[in-house]
Amino acid sequence: MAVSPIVRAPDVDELEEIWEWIESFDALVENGKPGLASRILQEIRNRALACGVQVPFTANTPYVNTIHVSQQPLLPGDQEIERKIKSLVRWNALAMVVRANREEHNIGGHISTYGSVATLFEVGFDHFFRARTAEYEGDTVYFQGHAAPGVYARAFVEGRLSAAKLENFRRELKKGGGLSSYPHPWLMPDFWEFPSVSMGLSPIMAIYQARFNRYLEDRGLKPKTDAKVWAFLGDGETDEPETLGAITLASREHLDNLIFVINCNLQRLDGPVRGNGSIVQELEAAFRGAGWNVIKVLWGSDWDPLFEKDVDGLLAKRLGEMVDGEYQKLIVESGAYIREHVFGGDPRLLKMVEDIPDEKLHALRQGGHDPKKVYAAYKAAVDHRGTPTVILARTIKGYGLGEAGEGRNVTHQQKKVDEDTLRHFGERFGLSFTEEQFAEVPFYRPPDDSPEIKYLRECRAKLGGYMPQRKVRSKPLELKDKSLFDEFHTGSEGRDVSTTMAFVGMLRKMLRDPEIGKLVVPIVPDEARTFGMESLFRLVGIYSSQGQLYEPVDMNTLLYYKECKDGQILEEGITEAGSMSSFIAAGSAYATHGINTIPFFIFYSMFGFQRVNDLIWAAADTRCRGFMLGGTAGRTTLAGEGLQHQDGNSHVLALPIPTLQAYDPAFAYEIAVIIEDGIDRMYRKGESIFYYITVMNEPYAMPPMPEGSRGGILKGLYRYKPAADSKSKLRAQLFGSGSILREVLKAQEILAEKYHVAADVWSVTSYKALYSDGIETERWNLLHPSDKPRVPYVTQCLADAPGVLVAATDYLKALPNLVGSWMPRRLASLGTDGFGRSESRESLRNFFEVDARFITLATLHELLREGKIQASVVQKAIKDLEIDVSKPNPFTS
Ligand SMILES: Cc1ncc(C[n+]2csc(CCOP(=O)(O)OP(=O)(O)O)c2C)c(N)n1
Ligand SMILES: [Mg+2]
Repeated sequence: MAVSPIVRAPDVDELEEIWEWIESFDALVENGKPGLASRILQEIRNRALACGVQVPFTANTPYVNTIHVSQQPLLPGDQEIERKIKSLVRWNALAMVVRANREEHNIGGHISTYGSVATLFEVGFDHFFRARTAEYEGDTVYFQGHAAPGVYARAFVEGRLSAAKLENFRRELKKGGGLSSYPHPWLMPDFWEFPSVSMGLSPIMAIYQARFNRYLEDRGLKPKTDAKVWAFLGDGETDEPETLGAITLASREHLDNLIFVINCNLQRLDGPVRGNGSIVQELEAAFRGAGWNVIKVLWGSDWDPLFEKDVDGLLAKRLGEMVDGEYQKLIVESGAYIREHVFGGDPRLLKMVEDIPDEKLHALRQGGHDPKKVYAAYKAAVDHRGTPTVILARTIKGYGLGEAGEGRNVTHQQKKVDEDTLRHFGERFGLSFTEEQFAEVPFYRPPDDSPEIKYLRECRAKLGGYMPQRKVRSKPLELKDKSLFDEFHTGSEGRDVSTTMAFVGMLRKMLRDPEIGKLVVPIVPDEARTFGMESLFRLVGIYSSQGQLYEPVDMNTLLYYKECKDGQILEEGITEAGSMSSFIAAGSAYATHGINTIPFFIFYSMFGFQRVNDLIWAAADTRCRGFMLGGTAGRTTLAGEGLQHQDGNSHVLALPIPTLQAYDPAFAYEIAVIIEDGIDRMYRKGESIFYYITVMNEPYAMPPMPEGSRGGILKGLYRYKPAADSKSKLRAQLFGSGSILREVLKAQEILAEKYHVAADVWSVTSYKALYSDGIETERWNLLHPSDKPRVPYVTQCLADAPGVLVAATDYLKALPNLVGSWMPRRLASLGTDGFGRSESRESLRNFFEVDARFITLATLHELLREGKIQASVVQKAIKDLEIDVSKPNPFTS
């Protein structure tokens, strides 16, 4: 039986029947059986589907507030005083941006965003956001980044920031310091906790933060609490893939400790977010579809009486018909326009507003500007259990700027306002300044004993203190057992192992360690088997808040896929962005939670920096600690994969991140030394740095650690294997890193045997470390012309090293070239610039001209340049080494 859905308008009989059904439904609700009413709807829907009746799908609810006025809790506190405080904050935020731009033309700053989000922040500050205290974990708040002026202005009114600091908004280098443009823990480490201004990063970081908080609880590392993670986002920001990309994780993990508040002012920078559609409805469908609790806060209390009259849903229907472009127009138009445009199409709608004069019609508030509606939404979100909540709050961009800015497309970048606008703003928010004061735009804070300040302080005292505030709470980690890594110093005794295998061995050792074992957080985006980490599944388990609800197919094998509630591995699935967000949560737990968790995030190296570098930058800003491991790294160590996988870039992309220590080790003992020292620097000495270590999957015998090499490994360079015949006339210094070091060692042999060139071989564990040391030394010399010049480490190492200099790397030639100017003589660099091919290691190394043959050739060529050998020797070498001079240029092919 296939029945087609109704497509025409129902006739009178049908209407009557529809009403009968609705009345029956109403009766159920009125008799106090809403649960049954809901169940019946569900059953009827199932029945319809079973009968083949098409039920139109919609993930949307009507364009009205989710919380009906009848279910709205009373807003506690003194509303009048809260309004005054909010007005003060609004004024100071405006003053801060306007004054900064008067002082320094074009210094920037945003007025309009905070204008729209003020009530959303202030209700949080007055009633919800709990600070971290010695007894309580506290809430984590990601503030909408470019609404920072409002957060500073509040801290000023609270008495936490001085007027001088506000005066120097965006002038951080002024005497006495200033304030950073946006939330940056790096710049204001006592204030901001999380950076949130690169759009889309704070939502994904917030999701994984909420998940990490649960992980810490489930693993017994912190007590269970009802602390929340709040993330305030712009509606335009939701277009970033990271914003919505992880929302299903939040519902799947039942993260009812997570609340998104989306400031739906319907505008982004250039214009409307969805001029021809509805961003609120679009987001509602996306979040409901993903299993979130969605609360729409669209209309302020002034609208309640209108909805009261809207018994047949005409008003709700009309409001749902308009697109955002039309809504934006209503803001800049008159009350008469609103009457005609919104209500004019139907006499019944016009009747609803006949008693409301035009000015009032224009002033009907949006839900996001009404503290009562916002409070109701926050309360419902905080009390909600089982899923995360998103609050979609309608606001006006540039609220309070009147004709100069409200709802205008240019409002986002407005930084200067004229005196009329200032006066309008002041009057609108009840601030009584004189004419001259308005012109001056002074910062204003009532005295400490004023009712406003007293009230504000009481509110915050009840909630545990001021926010935002960042504090390092962890104690230094003292490793008692100094021998943890010793076994990796002795080499593999001829056994072929890759550096990845060696690292996994160290990870296993650390996980078992009674001191640091529980603090280790392995993070992997679906590549554990690639890196040979499957043995860890069984050893420490994969974290799952659900435990394991099924019997894994490989249950009877030794290394089965074990998910458990207290599992330690964060197996994130295929999301490098999500994994990086977990890394940030774990790497900043020393401050957020006072717990020294040590994340080890291992990933397919090409999908790290290349893909999520902005999150890595955010990790640095967050003062993150921990280890990132680029697996299958290097352009030629990964056989067969081709240009999308083979990474010759990451060490170059790691350069700009100031706190990142980047290493390209060749041998197990190098990795052991780097990790051991890293743990000491980050977790005992408390340095806010983090590490990037590349590991490879090419197996070879790991040598024992040469005596005295520790310092050099850490500084980035040490002589690994001196030439056998140091008396030779022809001398060279060869530099290699990662698995290309072995090609260099082979070249050392060829050069000695066939060409009588005695070459020393150096392992360059970190070009970045050498570069950092070089620029630091040069800077010191520049500023201290009368002192004895300091010598860069790389120059010191090579002071007595004779001969030509040749470096080979599995990354771009730019990497060795970084340090060439500090070498005593010209440096010739071989590297892997270019796209590459799907090929074997051997062929790739020939293709990129970085194998032992090319290193030999480059060395001979340098000796030719120095006049130490004849061209014929080099020419013959090309032939003997079977080098094809007509081969394609790897850089351009
Ligand atoms: C990744 C990224 N791209 C661009 C910007 C520049 N930017 C700053 S604010 C903004 C518009 C924001 O619109 P919306 O998210 O709707 O916030 P609103 O100001 O409207 O509240 C843009 C494009 C940025 N900060 N981050
Ligand atoms: Mg917006």
